[in-house]
Amino acid sequence: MNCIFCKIASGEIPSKKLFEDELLFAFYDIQPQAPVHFLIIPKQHFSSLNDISKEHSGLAGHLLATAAELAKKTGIDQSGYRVVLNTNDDGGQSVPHLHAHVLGKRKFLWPPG
Ligand code: DGP
Repeated sequence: MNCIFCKIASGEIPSKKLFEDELLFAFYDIQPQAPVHFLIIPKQHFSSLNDISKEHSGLAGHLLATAAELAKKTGIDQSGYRVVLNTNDDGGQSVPHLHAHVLGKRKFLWPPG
């Protein structure tokens, strides 16, 4: 499959890797929107959150637990951070491989723009 994030997860396209296990790959965003900005992706290809159903609850929970672990590792757990899953056009998704943004080390607005 010609998917840029599948290629990043496999190492075919280089990235600044933060974490990897059998299910997930985490790397720093190439266009950071905050002083700390990394992405967590499942190694398995899902186009978006719309592809996730309750049969994937284990993976989804593992992704959230990994976000918390990596927030601690990158030193943003206490100051605070935001986890974002942009989905399809209105959600602002530009890469069609499910990814969670983790952003920190600045104050974020609510409601989002
Ligand atoms: P989204 O707009 O939610 O689909 O986020 C996609 C993010 O992926 C965007 O913030 C930029 C980032 N990105 C796109 N291509 C690459 C790449 O080749 N390497 C890295 N590290 N990040 C990328």
